[in-house]
Amino acid sequence: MSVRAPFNLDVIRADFPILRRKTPEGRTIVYLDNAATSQKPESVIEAISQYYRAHNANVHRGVHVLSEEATQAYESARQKVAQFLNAPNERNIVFLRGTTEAINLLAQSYGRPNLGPGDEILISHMEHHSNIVPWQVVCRQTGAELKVVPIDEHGVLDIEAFEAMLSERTRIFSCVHVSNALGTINPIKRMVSRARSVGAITMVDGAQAAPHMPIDVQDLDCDFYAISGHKMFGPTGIGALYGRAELLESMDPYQAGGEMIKYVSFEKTVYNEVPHKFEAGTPNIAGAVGLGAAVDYLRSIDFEAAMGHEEDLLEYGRQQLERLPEVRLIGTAKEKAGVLSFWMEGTHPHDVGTILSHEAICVRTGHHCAQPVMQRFGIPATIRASLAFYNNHEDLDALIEGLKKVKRVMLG
Ligand code: C6P
Repeated sequence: MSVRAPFNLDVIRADFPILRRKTPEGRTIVYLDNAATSQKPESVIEAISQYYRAHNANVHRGVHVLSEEATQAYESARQKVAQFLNAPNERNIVFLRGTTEAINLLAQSYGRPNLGPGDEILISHMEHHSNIVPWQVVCRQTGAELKVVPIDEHGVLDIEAFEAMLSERTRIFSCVHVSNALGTINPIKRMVSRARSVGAITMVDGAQAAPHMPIDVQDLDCDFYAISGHKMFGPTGIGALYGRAELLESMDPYQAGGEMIKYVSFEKTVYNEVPHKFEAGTPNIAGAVGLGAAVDYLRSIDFEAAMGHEEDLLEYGRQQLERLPEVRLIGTAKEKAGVLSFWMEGTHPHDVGTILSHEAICVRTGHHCAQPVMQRFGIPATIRASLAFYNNHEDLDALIEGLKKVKRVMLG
């Protein structure tokens, strides 16, 4: 059993070198854009650097010492990700660029050959574009229809509508676990179970859940679960798709080329075993190593305490924002993680973001690649402060002070 250090915010913050960075004007960065990408602890940066310094080679190819070490590092990262998601086996884990690529893989390798006219794909109104557009593409290719579960004024999924929309025509249910634009945590286990009961294949977009809560794919009982390394303190360009073994076995490859084959001739090609069948070409080896180090980091801290700290921050931020009369919170579900999205009356989010940036406060402004959410709330964009466990109350105080400055500059 690994020993977890008690949650000490100063110690945690010291693990992330960028949090000590100053702007050219000498201000310390206040990083509240964690849903876009999180910062990286020293151990992740060091693991990537050490990989390139000491072990760099291509994987699964050479018999030389470096290639064996690189292969070992890459495959051991797969084991770590499998443990992190509580997958039954590392063969259930496909390394990809991230959640976007994972959903595209599923749409093309499962959806395209298995769907036809009369079939339905069910998603929700709070999806990121990467869980909408790949399905629209596959609908055009197959004649299947995309159905969308509505959300209410708090940004909560309408479960009654979900139940009513499920039928034997529902072939795929693909839903976000935690919304990036609203922060809503969906009752995904219950929904997966209901979708499976009508015979649908279930896919969970876990991009925003993995940094905020423990994930157990066996408990969720979903068929597929996608994560992005860069949102969970690992590097960009690497992520993973968990897949149920028999489904992965039954699916054709998404891309073809080297690495994903056992035997090639001009007459006949035999594909490699799962998961390598889905990893064509030289993979992002250093990225996988970094993701493995991020998983190690998450397992080394008291994650439960980190979650408690984040909940405190979220509640504190909510209360502070509600004191500003111009602010309208977008996404007021009871079950939320990590996100404070809001509209500020009399301003445009991009102007707010620019003024906050002058104060060294990093937030994201825009539609957050979830334009249907903006359409639902009748606004073009929001200002989004998104949290990680290394944030502190001072970060939120700085945000509130920044917004007061916005008021003075823009609203007089
Ligand atoms: N959301 C945000 O600022 P990729 O880019 O493949 O790592 O992840 C895509 C993705 C999928 N689902 C959800 C719920 C997400 O939040 C994201 C990425 C970022 O909200 C960048 S747009």
